[in-house]
Amino acid sequence: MNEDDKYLFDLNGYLILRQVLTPDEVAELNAGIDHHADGMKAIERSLSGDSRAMRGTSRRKDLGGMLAWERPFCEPFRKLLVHPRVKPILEEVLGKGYRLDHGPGLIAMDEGCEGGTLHGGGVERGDISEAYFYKNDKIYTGLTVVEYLLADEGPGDGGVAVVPGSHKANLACPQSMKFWDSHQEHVLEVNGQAGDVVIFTETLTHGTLPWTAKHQRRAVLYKFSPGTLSYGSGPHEVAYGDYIEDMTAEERAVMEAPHIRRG
Ligand SMILES: O=C(O)CCC(=O)C(=O)O
Repeated sequence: MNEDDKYLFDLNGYLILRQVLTPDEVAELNAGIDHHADGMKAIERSLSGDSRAMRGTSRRKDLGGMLAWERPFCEPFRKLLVHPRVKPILEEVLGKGYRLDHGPGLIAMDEGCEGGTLHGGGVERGDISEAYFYKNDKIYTGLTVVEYLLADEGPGDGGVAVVPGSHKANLACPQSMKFWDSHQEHVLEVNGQAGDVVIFTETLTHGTLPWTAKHQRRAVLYKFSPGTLSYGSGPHEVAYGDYIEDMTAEERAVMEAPHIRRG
């Protein structure tokens, strides 16, 4: 992680890395999703709540379990646990020995899909597993999201959105802003192309804008924690099971339960 990226991550709470995946890699990941498309389910609970601006005509579809898929479909998803462009950044902000907390999970949205209300924000994240602070020349953050875009998210399409700098907010985000019903000019729609990666601290206020593009939105989210912390109930969901036995040693290390190991 170079000094500019470190500055920008601390300043804004997120980073965008361009062209991390080649078009072939994106196609391989999408092929795995297409092959398992029967498992893609519209979520039961609306994510737009009482928002007016985030309403839509359909709900987001989710799909998980990629790391346990049969070969070759699991392989490109496993590689993303330790991608050479992403790993050094996670080691900087989470520390060596960072671990997969939960995920990966696909977010798929079709044209007209509702948004998801903004959540997070410095003051609203009281627990150490979601904290963000800077001390002794070092970034400390809890749960951190790595979002691989598998479809373009262009201007006005909707999709992932953030409030830059809000990971350090001292006051709660107004409810109408979380609903995107007010102060829209302070909510940044993050744009990128398939193969780009968005990394953000979960402490940042973020959410999903309604999807307006003709093509299906696809983003795969990996949620990582420092090696000693757990946010989800779940190291056991990801850490045990036959499927990790044939991972590479580097991939398997990311699956371990939290403990005081250091890479
Ligand atoms: O739509 C997105 O990418 C944001 C997802 C989100 O809000 C979350 O994972 O907490």
